[in-house]
Amino acid sequence: MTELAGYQSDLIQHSMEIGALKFGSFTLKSGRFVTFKEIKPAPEPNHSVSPYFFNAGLLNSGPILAILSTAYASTIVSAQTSSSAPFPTFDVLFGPSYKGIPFAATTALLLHTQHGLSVGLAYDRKEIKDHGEGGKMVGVPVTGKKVVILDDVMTSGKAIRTAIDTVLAHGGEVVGVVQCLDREEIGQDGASSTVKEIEGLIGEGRVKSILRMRDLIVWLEKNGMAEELESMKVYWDKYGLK
Ligand code: OMP
Repeated sequence: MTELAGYQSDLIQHSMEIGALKFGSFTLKSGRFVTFKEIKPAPEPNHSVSPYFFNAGLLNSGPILAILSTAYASTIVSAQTSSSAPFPTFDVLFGPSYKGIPFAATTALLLHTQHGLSVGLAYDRKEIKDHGEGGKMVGVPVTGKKVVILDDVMTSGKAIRTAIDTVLAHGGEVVGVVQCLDREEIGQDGASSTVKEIEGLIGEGRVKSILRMRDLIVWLEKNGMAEELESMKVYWDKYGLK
C-alpha cells in the first residue's frame, strides 16, 4: 500500500472532521455532470454520481488553513527538489477567484516562513472593476513573470483552463499548476487524463497536487472504511485513469 506523507493524511483527516471531504452521492458541475447544486431533490437516474465531494470552501479557519497551506507549500517544494522532473522555480503564485485567493495568499506566506522562498502573489476578480485601480488582476503584475497557478479541485480541467487563459492574457508565463485535489478523471477529449491535457498546454510534469483520488482510496483502506472504499473503486473503474 502506498504511504501517504504526513501532510496528506493530516489534510484528509481534518477535511473529513470539518465536513469538507464527504463520502456519499454527489453530482458534479464538470461538463459531464450537472451542477452539484442542481441535483435537488435527486439526480436523474442515468446521471453519473460521484461517491465523494471535496468542498474547499469549508477550509475556513486558521487551523485548517495552516494545515492546507503547509500541504500546498510542501507539495511545491518537494516537487522542486525531485530529482526526476523538477518543478520550476517561479516568481508569482496566482490564485484564481474566489477560492484560490486565500489559499495562494497563505501558501505564499508559508513558502517564505517555512521554506525561505520569496514569491509574489496575484489573483483576479470575477468582475472587471472600472474605477479606482481598475482591471481584472490584483497583486503583483504577472507580465513577463513565471507564474504558478494554485487552485482547489480539478475534474475536467475547465476551471484551470480559464485561469491559464487569464494569466496568458496578462502576459504571464504559466510554468506550473498546483491543486489541492486532482480527482484523476478523464479529460475533455475523453481519451487521456485531465492532468495530461493540461500538461499538454504547460509542459510535462507541471501539474502537481497535494492529493489525488488514489490517495483518498489509500486513506479509506487504512482506516477500514469498507463501504466508502467500495463505491470509490467502482467510480474509479468508470471515470478514473486507466
Ligand atoms: P473542473 O472545472 O471540471 O476541473 O472542476 C473543478 C471545479 O469543480 C472546482 O473548482 C469546484 O468548483 C468543483 N468541484 C469541487 O469543488 N469538488 C469536487 O469534489 C468536484 C467538483 C466538481 O464539480 O467537479
